[in-house]
Amino acid sequence: SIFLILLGMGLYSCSKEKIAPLSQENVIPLPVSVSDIDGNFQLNGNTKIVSLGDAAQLNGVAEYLKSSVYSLTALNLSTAEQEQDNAVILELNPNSGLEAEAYQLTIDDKNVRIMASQPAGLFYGVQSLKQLIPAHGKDLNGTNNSFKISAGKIEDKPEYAYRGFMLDVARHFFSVEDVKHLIDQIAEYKINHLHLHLSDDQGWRIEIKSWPLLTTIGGSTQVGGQGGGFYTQEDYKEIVKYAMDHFITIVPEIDMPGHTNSALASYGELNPGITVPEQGALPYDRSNLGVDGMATPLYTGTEVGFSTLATNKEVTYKFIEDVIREISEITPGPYFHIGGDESHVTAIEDYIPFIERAQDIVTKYGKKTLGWDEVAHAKLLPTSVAQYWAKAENAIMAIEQGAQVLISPAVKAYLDMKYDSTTHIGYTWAALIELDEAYNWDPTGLEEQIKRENILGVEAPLWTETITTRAEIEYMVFPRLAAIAEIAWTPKNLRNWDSFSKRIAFHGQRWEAKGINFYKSPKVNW
Ligand code: TNX
Repeated sequence: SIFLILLGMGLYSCSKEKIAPLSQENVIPLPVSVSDIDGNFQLNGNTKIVSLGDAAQLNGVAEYLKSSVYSLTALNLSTAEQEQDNAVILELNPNSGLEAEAYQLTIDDKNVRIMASQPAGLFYGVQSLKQLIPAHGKDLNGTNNSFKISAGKIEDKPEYAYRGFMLDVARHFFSVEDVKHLIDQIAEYKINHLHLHLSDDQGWRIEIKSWPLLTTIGGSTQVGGQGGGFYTQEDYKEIVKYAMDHFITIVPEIDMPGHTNSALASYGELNPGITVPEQGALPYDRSNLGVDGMATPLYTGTEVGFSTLATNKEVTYKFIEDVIREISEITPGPYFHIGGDESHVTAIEDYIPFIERAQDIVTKYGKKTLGWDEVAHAKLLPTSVAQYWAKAENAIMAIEQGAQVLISPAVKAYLDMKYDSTTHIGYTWAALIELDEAYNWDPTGLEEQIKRENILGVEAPLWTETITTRAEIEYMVFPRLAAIAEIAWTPKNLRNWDSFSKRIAFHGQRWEAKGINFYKSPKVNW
């Protein structure tokens, strides 16, 4: 019958389908080594997921694999206990000799096998595997589909331990759902730190139980005046947990002593008596603005560098200690970010002891201090990390003190910079950053004195003065974050713009299929 003929044609075209060898696939970040083997694995409705090793550590990754395969292919894979043919095998082997985040992915006619010594490595192996499944163009209604994956072997591990993305939720607030959605996307590029910029002049975004007005007043607005909002501590814990399930560590930032107007508007006793620029919104009666000890007006403009905590008052240190303690208690990751940037109205002789005291408090609550590069003016602990965004001389000062640096040069890594002069959102103060500009640099090539061993990793920040929606976030982040992720993961000598620009086109199709907004750079043949 016609039905059988059509079925036959379907099977024929399926088996004839040409697929690229593994080494020609579009994996981003590019793996360290890929070798080809003849043949291919057919992922189909009978493929099983087999976990070998400590179940408690494996279950999360196996679940993630199952749901990822389902959303890519509509195949609902079941799990099995025993090694067998037609299985994706997740093998957690602490004695494999593989480094912390490393993995091996082997594909042959019978099996896909991912081996790692830790769950993070398995998760990264799964990320690479997801990118090898040729899902689009298929009619996913048919669960009889099968998906060919070229045989071969990938051996992979990250160049840098810290691969970060920062989201400014202070200038504009973004919901827990928005953050989770972003976590889903950035995890695919093996990003392992999410830095949340939780406070700034325009808003305080995390509940502090001992200082409740920070959120009820300080969190009540944002740039432009509409909206605002904050995370309760329960919300924050939910983000931390969701991130952890995606092998992402949350790095909380409370910016101090500058960038603190939202705190000064909440508690006048923290205010040394400074003047707030004109745009201040005034929902409360604040008749003594800018007077020492009186609360300032809320601020909804976009200027920087006008606010400071009163560094000479003891109450300020009580305040920062309460804040650092409460947040540290609900933060499992090792870092607390104290900001420290653009404190233009704090005298340097006040700034230095303030940063040193903040660093001591962070240490007291069991965390390591991260700060923007200006913190290198203070005496840093060797465990502290300076985030190089503007001044190489600050980064070098940090290194001379034995601290490491996190590389986020505004001219290359700032995701709030416009792609070109026509980009409808974003800033231009540091640079215009086209996709090739975001890709073609290396952390070790910036300054002679910033050497490989001084570098903890790379982070791409997204400031949100001009960014108000999830779609706008996505537009600025993608595809550039994929470029930064490859800089952080793939050794310099393996990276190459021509190769990246071809591979990224495939990711554009994936983003399109998932409804992720992204910038169609003219440098790429999408
Ligand atoms: C500089 S980067 C800032 C931020 C702004 C950003 C806008 C840094 C440490 N400080 O406060 O949002 O420029 O691009």
